[in-house]
Amino acid sequence: GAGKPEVTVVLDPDWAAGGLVEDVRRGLSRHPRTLPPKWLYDDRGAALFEEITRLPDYYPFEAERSILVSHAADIAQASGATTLVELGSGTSEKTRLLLDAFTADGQLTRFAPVDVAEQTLREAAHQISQRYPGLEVAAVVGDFTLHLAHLPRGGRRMVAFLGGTIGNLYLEERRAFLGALADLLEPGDSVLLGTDLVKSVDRLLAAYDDDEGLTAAFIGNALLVLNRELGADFDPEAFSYIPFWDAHMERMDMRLRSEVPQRVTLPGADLVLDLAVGEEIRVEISTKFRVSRIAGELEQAGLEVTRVWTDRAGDFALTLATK
Ligand code: AVJ
Repeated sequence: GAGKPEVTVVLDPDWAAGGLVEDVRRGLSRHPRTLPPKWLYDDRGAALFEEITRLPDYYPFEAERSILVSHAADIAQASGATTLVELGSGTSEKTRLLLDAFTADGQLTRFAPVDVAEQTLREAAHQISQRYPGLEVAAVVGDFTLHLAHLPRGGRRMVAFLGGTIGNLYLEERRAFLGALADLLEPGDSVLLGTDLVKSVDRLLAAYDDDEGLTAAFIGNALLVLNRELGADFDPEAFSYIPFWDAHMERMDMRLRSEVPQRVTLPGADLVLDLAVGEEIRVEISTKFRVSRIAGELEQAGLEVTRVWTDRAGDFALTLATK
């Protein structure tokens, strides 16, 4: 307690050591060429995403916040948790709504935010320690797809995974992730999962193709990350941003299209890429869910859905599932 967070670093200090080379070699040599979205979140990417959340057309941010404003107290009560773990916590901005509710009657003793962005995490952990003086803050600098084993043990835990980030994972990755998470929970522990819901194509396209070009810059940042981390020579100007709704998979699919025939070299991955005009690289997917599908995937992982909250418009859901 006493206003001093504990920070455990389990991430390799070399950011790209977490598998970037393997991801790039595997993803860029298959069709459609694919880059995993987790590499979008360097400091610039995180800053661009934060700007996106302030766009009026990017509805998920406010939709999730409104659910937390209305239901944080119910969530605290329904989970009965004494430890709150947050995966991909970032600045933990919206989490403060949960922390207020969980600390209101002294229920919560510990908060454990987990994120790859060390500086952001340290600052957030420090601020939270100051604001909730009785709370033990145990931050973990780690990748939630790799380091679940480092989550704190003991007490009754609720693991929050907010923002709709799970929608970035492919079905098999979601299955592996939810299965690993469920395996590590004890009976009585729970998961609070934020998911964006299926809605009209117009609204989805507006949310993922803004006029200011912020989303295009965020997706294009993937190329700058590869230039920096792998010494690649991508020319971002030679690509255009192509978002579309994949109705079959019920997901947004965000790609970069090569506007000229070009050869790109990626020395750090020992890779040479010849791209034809019109050839595309998929950089991110953002899956949209139906409540029944979320429940099915959680139950398949061995968790029991106990509550589902949505915003008034039905745009976004928070699902509580218990081990
Ligand atoms: C941070 C993964 C929830 O999928 O909506 C926003 C990322 N990509 N605009 C999302 C994103 C383009 C965002 N998540």
